[in-house]
Amino acid sequence: MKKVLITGALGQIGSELVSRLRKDLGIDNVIATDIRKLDDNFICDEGIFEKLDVTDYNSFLKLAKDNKVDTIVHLAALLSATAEKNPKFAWDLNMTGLMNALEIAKELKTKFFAPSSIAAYGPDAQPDNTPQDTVMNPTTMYGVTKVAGELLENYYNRKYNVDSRSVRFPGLISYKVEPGGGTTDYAVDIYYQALLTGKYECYIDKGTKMDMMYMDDAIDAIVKLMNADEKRLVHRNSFNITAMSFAPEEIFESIKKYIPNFKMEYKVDPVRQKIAESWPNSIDDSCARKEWDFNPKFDLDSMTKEMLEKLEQKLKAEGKI
Ligand code: VAH
Repeated sequence: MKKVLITGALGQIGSELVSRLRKDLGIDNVIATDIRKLDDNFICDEGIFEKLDVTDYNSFLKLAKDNKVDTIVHLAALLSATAEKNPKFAWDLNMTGLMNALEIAKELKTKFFAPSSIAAYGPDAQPDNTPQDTVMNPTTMYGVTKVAGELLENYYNRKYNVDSRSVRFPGLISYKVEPGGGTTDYAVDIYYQALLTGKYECYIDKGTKMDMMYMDDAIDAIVKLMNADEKRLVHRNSFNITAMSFAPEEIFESIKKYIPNFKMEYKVDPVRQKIAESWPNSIDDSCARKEWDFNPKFDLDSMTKEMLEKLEQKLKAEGKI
């Protein structure tokens, strides 16, 4: 990766990947794009930023061609809970955007990354230590777009030799930009509420385990996979990766080690609970560890320590605590 165009640059992953790649590659070698442009935002203000609707093929192609990028990182997509509210729009955006991005990667002979998710699995997959290669029957529109996306990325690799690579992300936890419209977002919200109000009303039920990862490990994984020796890759789209698996009561107990009076109760959201129950409890990521040395650094307690420290600084700077 020398010069990268990133879509969805203002999102939870995009905002952190743009910062990392501007440091790694140089500020003029990252073309950050998003459908919106925000005032007083470090992504829009501190480097190259362009508004882009990923469903507009010609504008997307022109931006990639004019900037002579050698890599496309396509992050623009709707997440699980939002997609369930408007499944037709979710299919149109997620799949048209992905097809456009792959067509441009083919045309300009760029490397390609787009994330998949543990949402690509369905309730008939082995729930614990879910294998890399198994039945993929997701019951959400988001999951359908992720499985379709994996198949499309492998198709473009086999038929057009596009160097496409991707990972099945677990829930991602970060403090810089809040996630939008996900099912795992509770694991971010809980840290905010622990600091802002000292209590949390959890919409995912007790005992509901899901794979999770701290954002620093997710960003490291993208960079490591994109720089990995192509000859080592047996799998391409899409590698299972995870750092931990926990249920709400476990993250609650981890936070209480630092905020002893923190309280939590449950107010289960049936839609997001049903989505969460259709996903694995834990996935097997041995292929990623073997084929490109994936190795996350944060576990639940070290993530909690980091999240509370960094979030407290952020909320104080914003005058919220
Ligand atoms: C979501 N955060 O909740 C995303 C992710 C594994 C979940 O894909 O939709």
